[in-house]
Amino acid sequence: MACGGFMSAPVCLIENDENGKLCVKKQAKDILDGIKEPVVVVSVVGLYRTGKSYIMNRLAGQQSGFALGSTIESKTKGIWMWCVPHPSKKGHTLVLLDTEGLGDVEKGDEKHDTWIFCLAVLLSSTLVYNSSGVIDNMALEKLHYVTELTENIRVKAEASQDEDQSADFMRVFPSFVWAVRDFTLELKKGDDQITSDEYLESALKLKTGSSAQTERYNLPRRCLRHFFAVRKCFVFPRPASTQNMRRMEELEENDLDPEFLEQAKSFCRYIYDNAEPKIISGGRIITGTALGNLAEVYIEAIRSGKVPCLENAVVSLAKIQNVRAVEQALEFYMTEMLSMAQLPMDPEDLSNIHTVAEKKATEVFITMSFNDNDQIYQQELMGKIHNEYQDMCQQNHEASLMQCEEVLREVFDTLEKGISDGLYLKTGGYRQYRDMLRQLAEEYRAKTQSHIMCEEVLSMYLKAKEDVGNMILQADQSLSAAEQEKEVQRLKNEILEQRQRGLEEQNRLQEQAFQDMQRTHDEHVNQIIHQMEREHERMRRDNERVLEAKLREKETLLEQGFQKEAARMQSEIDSLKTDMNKQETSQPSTTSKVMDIVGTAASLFLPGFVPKVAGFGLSLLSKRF
Ligand SMILES: Nc1nc2c(ncn2[C@@H]2O[C@H](COP(=O)(O)OP(=O)(O)O)[C@@H](O)[C@H]2O)c(=O)[nH]1
Ligand SMILES: [Mg+2]
Repeated sequence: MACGGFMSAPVCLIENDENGKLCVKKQAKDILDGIKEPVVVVSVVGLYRTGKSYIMNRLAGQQSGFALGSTIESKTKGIWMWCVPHPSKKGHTLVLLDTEGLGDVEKGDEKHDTWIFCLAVLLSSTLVYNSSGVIDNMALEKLHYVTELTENIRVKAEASQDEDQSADFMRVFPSFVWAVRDFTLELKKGDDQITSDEYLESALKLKTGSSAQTERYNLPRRCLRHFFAVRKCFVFPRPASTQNMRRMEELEENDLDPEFLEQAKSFCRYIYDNAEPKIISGGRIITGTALGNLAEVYIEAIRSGKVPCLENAVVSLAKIQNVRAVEQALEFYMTEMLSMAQLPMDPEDLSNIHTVAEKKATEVFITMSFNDNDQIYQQELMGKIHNEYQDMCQQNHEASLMQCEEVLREVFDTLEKGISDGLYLKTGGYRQYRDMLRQLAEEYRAKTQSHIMCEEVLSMYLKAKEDVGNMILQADQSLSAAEQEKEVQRLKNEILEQRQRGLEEQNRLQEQAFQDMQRTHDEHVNQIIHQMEREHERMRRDNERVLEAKLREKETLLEQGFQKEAARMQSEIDSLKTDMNKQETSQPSTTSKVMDIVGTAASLFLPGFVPKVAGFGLSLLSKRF
């Protein structure tokens, strides 16, 4: 049904399981898992049977989809989800979340409604509150769920239970749209025409005074103003006659009231143009995959009787995402290496392939991972890539070794035959043997010179032939004792010289390995620093967005004469500014911390890396000759 985020019909995302506890449905989770692009999440809440599902279908650009209830009982249970390609933001998926109606007496479980409301807030980037009639005190009282958010959602993990965290809500909450259905009033204030937004703002105006009654009146208004930085209102007239409305799914566009149609269109346009991609603390945009994980993290908290906490959720989410990021980056690295490397090959070429593959893999990691504080996961990736590369180097050694051995066997075949036939055990045989050995060694070198194990293999061969050489020498009557002695020494020297060549060969490999590590280290540091700069920039923009909203709110409060409220807003502004300053000044020290951490990680690998590669060939060789 779903492919790459496209769904022909909505599915249930969250519902009650057989024990009456909320759970995330696997089918929906799987769909979200497959969405690797950013998501714009629009959720709708409000009393049951107020046309929520209908308006969501319009957002999906469909006549039907979310089930409509034409009877008094509400159709939608839990939270339903429909992912469609975003109509105007390329590379984004529009995720529509339709919630079950609040206040359905049949259900008789108030807490359930509260959680559905909270989840709609927590999961969306735009929250549509849908109500019928007018925005009056009653409508606002029905929105008491907003006032309960402070008890049911925590932003920070460490703040004490009774600490007021509502100041942080604005930073993490969605933008807010109030959709007023069956609106019959004229948008006028006195004689003046007003916009629907002004209508909403005037309904949210606070009352002066501090009586309990005023407090009660102000509470939902204050919550809306303080929690939701961006507020918008649309008023819709009745869409059609009562008779027609029972079969709204079947109605053609021109059966609908033109004014309703116009409002519906401008509502959809506003959502398409203005609803932002879903972000989490720190201003990071999340993908469908992360949204699914986020839903699970919140549901898990609610199931275990805890208050969902945004900060904890981000930590859990980061863990899930980072584990995946390591897996996928490593997979990418391996695929790249296996497709590019043809063993045996020049270690320098292999190293170049490794460098490119590792750079790309780190990019894969960086785009997927987040909040990898202290670079724990990046270090894990570094270690894993390092091990894979080391394996690859070993395989390269072995492949080279095998090829050199094969060439060696071929080239020295005549000599071996001669030895076993006793061809050289005669007067003048030694010189013959020695010349043959030299000539074949040159031939062997000519054939294997590009191979890393070439000198090493030859060195081991010469060493293994030392006794045979001496035997031939002893048997050669044409040489005087002194000459023989000289030859024994020369043979020894030759073996030593060859051994030296083998060692030099291995040293070059060690040097290569060292350079690889250095490159890897530099690459990681570079990428982390870039990533941190991006993260920092995102955080700064996020803070500025909130700061702007708070300043605006403070101005409005002042204009309307609410000094005390304005002062409270000012103190929120001040503390936000302090936070922003702290973040600004902590940047350089974090950078040097990164260098330290990655540096330590690299030096941990380095000593293990060099001997292992260099020692490998020798241990194998010693078993062979
Ligand atoms: N009065 C009125 N009814 C509507 C409107 N939009 C849809 N309906 C009808 O109201 C009933 C409930 O709609 P539905 O979207 O299922 O409401 P929900 O329970 O809030 O999701 C259906 O028969 C719809 O056709 C509207 O704007 N005004
Ligand atoms: Mg519905």
